Parts: sequence; structure tokens; C-alpha cells
Amino acid sequence: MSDILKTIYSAVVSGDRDTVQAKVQEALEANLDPLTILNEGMVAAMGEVGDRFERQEFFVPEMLIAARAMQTGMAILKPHLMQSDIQSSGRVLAGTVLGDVHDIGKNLVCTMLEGAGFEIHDLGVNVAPETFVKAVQELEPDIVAMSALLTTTMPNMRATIEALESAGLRAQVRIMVGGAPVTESFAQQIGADGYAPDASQAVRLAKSLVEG
Ligand code: B1M
Repeated sequence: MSDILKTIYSAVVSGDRDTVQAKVQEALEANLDPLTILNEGMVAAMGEVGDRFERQEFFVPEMLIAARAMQTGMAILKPHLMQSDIQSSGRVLAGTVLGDVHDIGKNLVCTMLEGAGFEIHDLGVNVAPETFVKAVQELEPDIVAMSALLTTTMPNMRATIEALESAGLRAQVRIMVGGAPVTESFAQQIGADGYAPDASQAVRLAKSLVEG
């Protein structure tokens, strides 16, 4: 890993927003690939933060300041992850499920989908099944994209799919799910149409869902 990526990685882990801001800018000016900066410098750093949390070397405040540093870097990268002049690929309704406030991965997926030409309606975090239902009625999206980062909130993906079924809306949308604890087999068990392990594959999946 180059020195600049190492510095970004350490600055995200320690929650040093100023350094993240300066170094992400510098990396872009040095023509580093925005996706490399994102994945090797920042996403990997959040993995390290999670490992430290598990080892009880980090606690919630440290996770929070690392998350803020990551978001600072993402704001700078966002325009570089987007392509201009692309036609709408479809409409996506996104949200992190009920009980869950993790939004960095979901925001990243939304940014990449937007960059690929999808129209994004982001319901934010802690989104109840009935809120998804109401938004599907109002916005008529092609895809509902749900994120969950906690094993305890994964069942709310199933609850949301069941709520869409009860409202008679299931057949009119494709449903994709993701988030660190989510797996392909879980996606199948709950009746989702697809699972993606990361944001790049989420774009591929979304395209195949609208095409299929
Ligand atoms: Co939390 N947290 N957290 N946390 N947190 C995890 C998830 C945890 C794994 C840490 C750990 O123990 N190692 C653990 C969950 C354990 C479990 O359930 N298995 C955990 C815990 C326990 C908690 C609390 C319960 C802690 C507490 O209060 N005691 C609490 C819960 C709050 C709640 O939601 N109700 C909590 C709180 C928080 C903060 C608020 C402090 C903060 C979130 C800030 C924010 O999001 N704005 C936070 C953070 C930062 C993390 C870690 C460190 C990092 C998450 C992250 O942003 N990763 C996380 C550890 C880890 O993940 N290793 C952890 C970077 C992000 C780019 O990756 O979100 O995985 P990710 O997204 C990826 C893919 O998963 C995928 O694409 C993304 C890009 O590649 N993806 C999708 C995501 N959504 C997708 C949707 C798709 C497709 C792909 O289609 C729709």
C-alpha cells in the first residue's frame, strides 16, 4: 500500500478528519483511483475499527469519530465516483432497516448506484417496514435496497419483505439486500431477489435486476 493510502487508513482509524480531508484531496491530485482510495484507504480502515471494537480496544465513541472521518473522506470522493451524462437506469428506494443506525455502507451503495445512473430515494436509517411500504406506494421504485449491519436487525429485512407482501406490493419491486452480516443464503431464505457483498457488486446486481 502506498504511503498516502497508509496515512488515510490510519487517519480514519484514529478519527482524524483533518488529515483524512487533506490526504484524500492529495491522493486525488496525485491521480490515485478514487475506488482504490475508498476501498484500501477507508473501507479497510473501518474493518480495523470493528476489529478493535471486538477486542475492546475501541468503544462506541471511537467508532463514531472514525465513522465521521470516513464520511468526510466520502464527501470529497463522491463527485469522483459519479459519471456524468448517464441515463437513468431505474429508481431505487434505499434504507437501513428498523433498529439499525449504520449508514456508511448504505450511503456508499447509494453513491455508487447514483454514479451508475440510478435515481436514488434514500429513506435513511432505522426505517420501519411500514415506512418502506408507504414509500413503495408513493414512489413506485424498481428496486428496494435494504442494508443491515447488526445480526439483531437482519430479521427486519424479512419483516419488510412480509409487509410488502401483505400490502400486495411485492410483485412490483425487485428486492436487494446487503450489509456485513448478510449472506447470499440469508437473502434467499427471506425471499429477496439478490444479495451483494459490496458497493461495486451492488451496482452490478441492481443492473441485472432491472434488466431481468
Ligand atoms: Co457498530 N457494529 N454498533 N457502529 N459498527 C458493527 C457493525 C460491529 C460488527 C462491530 C463489531 O463488533 N466488530 C457490531 C455488530 C455485531 C453484530 O451484530 N454482528 C456493531 C455493534 C455491536 C454496534 C452497537 C450495538 C454498539 C453498542 O452500542 N454497544 C451499536 C448499534 C447501534 C444501532 O444501529 N442500533 C453500534 C453503533 C455504531 C456507531 C453509531 C458508533 C457507528 C455507525 C456510524 C454510522 O454508520 N453512521 C458504528 C460503526 C462505524 C461500526 C463499524 C466499526 C463500521 C461499519 C462501517 O461503516 N463499515 C462496524 C464494524 C465492521 O463493519 N467491521 C460496526 C464500513 C462500510 C463501508 O462497510 O457497512 O459493511 P459496510 O458496507 C459495505 C458492505 O457491507 C456492503 O457494501 C458496503 C461497501 O462495500 N453493503 C451493501 C452494505 N449495505 C449494503 C446494501 C446492499 C448491498 C451491499 O444492497 C442493498
